[in-house]
Amino acid sequence: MRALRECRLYGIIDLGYIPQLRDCNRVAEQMVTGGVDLIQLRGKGKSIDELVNLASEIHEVTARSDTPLIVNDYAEVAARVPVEGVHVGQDDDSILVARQKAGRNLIVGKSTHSLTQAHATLGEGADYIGFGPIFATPTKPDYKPIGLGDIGQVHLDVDIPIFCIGGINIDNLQQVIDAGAKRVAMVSALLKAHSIVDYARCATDMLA
Ligand code: 3NM
Repeated sequence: MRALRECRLYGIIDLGYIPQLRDCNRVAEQMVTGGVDLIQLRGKGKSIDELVNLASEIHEVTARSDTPLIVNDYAEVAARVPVEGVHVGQDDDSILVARQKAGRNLIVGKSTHSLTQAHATLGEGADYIGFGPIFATPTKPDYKPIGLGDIGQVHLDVDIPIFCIGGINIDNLQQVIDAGAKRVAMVSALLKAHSIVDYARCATDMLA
């Protein structure tokens, strides 16, 4: 599997953008072909059984390449499907509980929305953090953007991989990189792109 430190572009398959769930495999394949380094399955409101089924199908695709698959929120899924990791939010399971529920050694990442939260997460044993939302985002419309200002500082303070997230697209990616980001996560920009493959290739070139 690709090491987390080598990952630059994190593609999130948010089921809210995928009307036909049978398209998830195709989306995952296109992400892999476009060079997305790490993929997350995000299915707010889906049952554990539904997520287990989807995660196993997507994992068959990602496992053919060396792309780790991370499941959002539900470590229970990781106990039933050999995904490579789990991602938790500030209001979800703690990192420790997520590891216990998964019952095995795996990547655990956590969303952070400020420098204070980013520092706190280090002590909890996260393998990576999300940091954002940098810009306003249609995917989490009720979250207030934190802007570009703390990106430089968080990279000085936190020595695990940091994925900037929230409203990031090809048009503003250079600003995020110039602010100090080395890694980004994208949801809507990637999923709504005319060609996921071309969009991902463009983003990975910029992050190289
Ligand atoms: N987490 P888009 S922002 C899933 O700040 C998620 O932790 C965020 O979606 C955070 O790329 C976000 O469409 C949504 O803006 C990102």
